[in-house]
Amino acid sequence: MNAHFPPTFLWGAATAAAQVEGAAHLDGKEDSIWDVFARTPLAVAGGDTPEVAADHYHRMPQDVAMMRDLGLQSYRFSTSWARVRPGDREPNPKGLDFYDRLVDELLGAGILPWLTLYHWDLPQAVQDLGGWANRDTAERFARYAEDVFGALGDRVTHWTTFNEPLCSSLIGYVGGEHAPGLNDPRAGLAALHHQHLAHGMATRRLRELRDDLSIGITLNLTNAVPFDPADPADVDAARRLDGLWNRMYLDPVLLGSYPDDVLADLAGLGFEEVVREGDLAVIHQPIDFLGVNHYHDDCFSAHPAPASDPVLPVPTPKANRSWFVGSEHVSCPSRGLPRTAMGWEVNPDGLRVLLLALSEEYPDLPPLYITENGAAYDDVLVDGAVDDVQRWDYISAHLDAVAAAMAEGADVRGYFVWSLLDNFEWAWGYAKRFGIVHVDYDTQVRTPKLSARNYAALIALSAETGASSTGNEAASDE
Ligand code: GBH
Repeated sequence: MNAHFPPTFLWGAATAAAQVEGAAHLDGKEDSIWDVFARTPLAVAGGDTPEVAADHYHRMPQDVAMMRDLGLQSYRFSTSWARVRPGDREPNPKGLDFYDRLVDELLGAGILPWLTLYHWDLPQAVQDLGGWANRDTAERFARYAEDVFGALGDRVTHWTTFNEPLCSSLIGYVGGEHAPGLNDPRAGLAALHHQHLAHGMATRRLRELRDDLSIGITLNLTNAVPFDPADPADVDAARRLDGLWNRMYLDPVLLGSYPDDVLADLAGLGFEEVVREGDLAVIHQPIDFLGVNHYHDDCFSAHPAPASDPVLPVPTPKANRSWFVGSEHVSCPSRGLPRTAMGWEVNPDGLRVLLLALSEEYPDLPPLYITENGAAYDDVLVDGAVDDVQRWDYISAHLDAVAAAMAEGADVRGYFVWSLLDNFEWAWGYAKRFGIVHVDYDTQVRTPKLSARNYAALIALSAETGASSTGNEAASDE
């Protein structure tokens, strides 16, 4: 299969602070909720913690040199609030200095810094005040955004407020799989709204500070399909999850309203009580791009999944609760598609359909960037090499889907593979590897996998000719 991308298409790779940095208690950094959660029995597989991770905090210059060697045009990273403002007290110059050096290193290598302010690692001190369930956290977030801007705003032009607020609200406060590990639907819904508010407040603040920034938000979106399109109950299940998963995030940010049908699904759960007059106007700020994270598309049913369905892997016993607030009866039956090591069904065409649906349903949609896409597979390191053919097949099939959507009119401007490095995969700890670069956690040695070499070849070709093939050309002789 061949896919064509314009020469201006931005090629990058992504990570997140808590997943790669390590140095969790160094140079003034204090606990984030993920540090605390990981120390809780049975919260993270293998008892793994973000304490050392991929040691990127110490290996950052070498990691940036490796990005340059791969030809990456942009690096999507996040700043750690608990490093920048430990304990939610004063800004920490040593913490800010790390990001200052990272940005200089990237710019020196000709790599565009793509900064995310919140990738799930709330300072524990803010959690102790109620975390995202507390409305004041939104104001604290805007203040933290100003701190980061103060250190980097002269050089960083691309700012993302939140990564996947669905995960840091519903999966953390209701599903229990993510920090803070609660099972409290009301708190989860309050967290959802307060993160939106924080997005709006920080976006406003950043624009006041500098008017030529590119500011956006990254959402994880799914193409929600009914298991049996002829069964009205399954059609309703898909509507409910499209609402809870996609529209509860897209609509307030892009349209300035919450979807009525989802508000009805959530009746009695206290959601509307946390939304104050004027909030939606604050949330509804113009944004310059929408980041789309996509791993799997999902099929929903109102009936229990058949007993013959494969049992999906769960990281820990804690992670077994549904975060489908108000729609707990909805199931995700198997369609018999191939699955990654996460148990997620692979259906690249779902990404094409999703990108086109977005373009159709939101008339003033800003340009789209795929800010995460990638897969975990059980890699094997043999003679210093990882031939992760499955991962490259996954990536190239999804790139073909992106190109197909673009050919049909979707305005997609770039793609970031998740992830640059193997890293701390949240509740899975180090048991799942998403990197295009292998990390040996004993020695911290980095080994670019086949997927990294192919991705580098693709970027080089695309930058030269503006047309690229996603086939295995770089690997065919190896
Ligand atoms: C992203 O989130 C994160 O941004 C990144 O940090 C992470 O490392 C990467 O993906 C890989 O996991 O409850 O069974 O319906 C993950 C996106 C969206 C995947 C919600 C799990 C729920 C599955 N997640 N999805 S289920």
